[in-house]
Amino acid sequence: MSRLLIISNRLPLNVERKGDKLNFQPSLGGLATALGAFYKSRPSLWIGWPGIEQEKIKKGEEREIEDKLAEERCYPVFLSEKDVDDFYFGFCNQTIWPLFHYFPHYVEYDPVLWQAYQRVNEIFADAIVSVAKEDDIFWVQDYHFMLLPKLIRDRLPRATIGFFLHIPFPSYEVYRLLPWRREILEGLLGANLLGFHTHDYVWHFLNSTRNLLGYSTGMGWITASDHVSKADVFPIGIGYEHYSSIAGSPEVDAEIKKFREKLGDKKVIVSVDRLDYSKGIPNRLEAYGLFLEKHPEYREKVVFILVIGPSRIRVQRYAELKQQIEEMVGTINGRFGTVGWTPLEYIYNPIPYHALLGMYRMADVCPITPVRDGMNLVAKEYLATKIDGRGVLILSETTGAARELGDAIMVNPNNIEEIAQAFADALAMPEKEQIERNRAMQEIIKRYDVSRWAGDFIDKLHETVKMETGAVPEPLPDKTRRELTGQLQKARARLLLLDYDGTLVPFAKTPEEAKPDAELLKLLSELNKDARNEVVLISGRDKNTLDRWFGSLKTAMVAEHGVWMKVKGGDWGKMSGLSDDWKGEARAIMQLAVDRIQGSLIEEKDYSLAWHYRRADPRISERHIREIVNDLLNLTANSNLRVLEGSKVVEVKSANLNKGSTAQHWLSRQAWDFVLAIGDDVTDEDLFRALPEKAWSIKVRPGLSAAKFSLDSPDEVRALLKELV
Ligand code: GDG
Repeated sequence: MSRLLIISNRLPLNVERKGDKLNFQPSLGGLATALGAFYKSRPSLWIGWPGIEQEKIKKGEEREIEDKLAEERCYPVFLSEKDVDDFYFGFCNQTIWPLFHYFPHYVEYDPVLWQAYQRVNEIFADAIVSVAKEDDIFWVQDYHFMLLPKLIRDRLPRATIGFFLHIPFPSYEVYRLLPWRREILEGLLGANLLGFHTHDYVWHFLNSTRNLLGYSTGMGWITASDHVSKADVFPIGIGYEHYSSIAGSPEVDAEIKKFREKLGDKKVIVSVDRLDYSKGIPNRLEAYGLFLEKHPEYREKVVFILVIGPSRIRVQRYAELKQQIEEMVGTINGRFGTVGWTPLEYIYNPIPYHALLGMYRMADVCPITPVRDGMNLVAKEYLATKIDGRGVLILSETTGAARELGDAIMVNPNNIEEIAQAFADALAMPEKEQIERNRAMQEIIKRYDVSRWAGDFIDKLHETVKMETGAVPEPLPDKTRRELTGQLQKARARLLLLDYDGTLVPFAKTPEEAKPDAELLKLLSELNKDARNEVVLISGRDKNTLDRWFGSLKTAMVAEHGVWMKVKGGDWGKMSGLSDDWKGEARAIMQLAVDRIQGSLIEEKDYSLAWHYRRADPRISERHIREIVNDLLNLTANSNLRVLEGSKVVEVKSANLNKGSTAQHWLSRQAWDFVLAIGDDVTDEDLFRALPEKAWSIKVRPGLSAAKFSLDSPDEVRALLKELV
């Protein structure tokens, strides 16, 4: 089994200075807990920052830290105070975090912080390479290291690299605000596989990639110029069995007993968050106040324990938030409290594990109200501790967890009245209903627990790499070339399916300039003369152009990607059931593009419209092109039309018109004992995929393809065809 290298900002073990000594403590927080058991179950190494700045480490202590961490299969990357400030507290938590959680007004756009982000990602890349061995698998975690996949790829081109984002990926309109948006996407795309918590995040990521980098995306695959990556959904889970078994342990029983001695039989509401503005804590408190106001019958009968884990307090926004929360707690307690009853118990301290589980198990209600949250593990942990099934989860619809936990009471985190009402509904919910809802949700989180999450990700990563390797055809080797010509010589019925533009002739500035030269016409004519050969020119062009160029050869042809076909020596016949009543609207969009982008033009065929921009100023922004493609995609959504992007051309046409169905038509005309297809762009991929197993297929120019082999240029294609003559 190959070794897994996990890379995250923090290690599962955290180093602190206690006077003269170093203190090693397990890290709090979702990731360490989540991946802890998984990484120990296989050969692995965890690489991260140990939590202490270089300036605080004395001579000789670096070694001590390394040795101690090595026992836990961890490897530290040391950072200076400035790096920690500008990278972690700076770019990570004052730029990426607020932007990705839809707080654009909190974002710092500071080039100095961006430089620190680049620098620390480079430091990590170098450290990783220094310990990496051949066959290692790299799994980069989270928003701190979005440049790292590419930096590792630059150093180790054949590496297997996965990336997982634990926070939301925001919608394109928000993401595009970032000045360094392209660099970050390119950085991420160094990974073979990119994981997200929900389909929305994947969709947002693909949308941004298309719009900002112009890469094509389909079925989650992103095709860049020289490689592909896959984006997919892996909703993180928790160690369900672990939580539910510890929740029933005597240690947790003892914790609950202690709490009950203080709380009596009051109804208990518990919430647990890291201090963060994304967690919607002020909204929750406001709603609790409103609930107490509207439902005096619950006064003195309910206690809300608000647990907040200290976090990022060095960032001004967090310090301000803490102050705001504390003021609100004071106001609510002052307004509603009585002698002997504090409506809100506020704890700003990490809670020991057994006490935390005791609180969860004891809580009648757990309100989770983030304004944004990638997933939210507390919701799942709360449910896992509900051994007897009782308790009510209130969950904000803007958490990733809401996608899985549909039986919670769902709230809009900005609707204070709704949250207040949810408190009342939760406290009044019949036990039978609580149990039914919780059992259903428990099934979900039990099935997809954290080891399944990590295991699935790694399996998918291997699968992705395998598919990618199979997806780049090898250049046609000499030996295979001889085999191909040998087979052709022996065959009596030979089908040659040849794409035209980019395959038999190089691209020209205008469609008209790409007309065939004398050499090509001679070559095709010679091929066509042999009665055993059926040469089919397959083109997206209109039939009149093809007739003008090749009419005298009497060769078989397919025009407009399959609208028109003619057999050797025959006449044009049309595919049935096509309509062109959509053209007006598509033409209007393309006309707008022609008006805006000088040198671009519309080509109109009977059943398709194509917008060419090869002749446009090469500096036209990719963004303009993306906007036009998006408009066409919106127009054709849920219709029987397809938008196809070729090389500097965007075409709209009927979905059942493609080279795949054309190929099938020719293949079924008779039994062939030799089939060869050659093509160069995306439209030819349908053709390659439609071929029988034994057929020969060649993609022109290197790149991803369903073809078996590749050739470099139209010149090479002609050389091969000459050999076939
Ligand atoms: C990020 C994403 C995503 C908290 N206080 C105490 C304590 N905790 C533990 C909880 C839970 C974890 O910390 C918090 O996890 P969350 O998922 O709620 O939130 P983030 O830290 O923001 O995590 C988030 C997650 O990554 C995983 O992908 O779900 O959306 O923002 O495990 O139990 N644990 C103890 N005492 C505390 O006081 N023992």
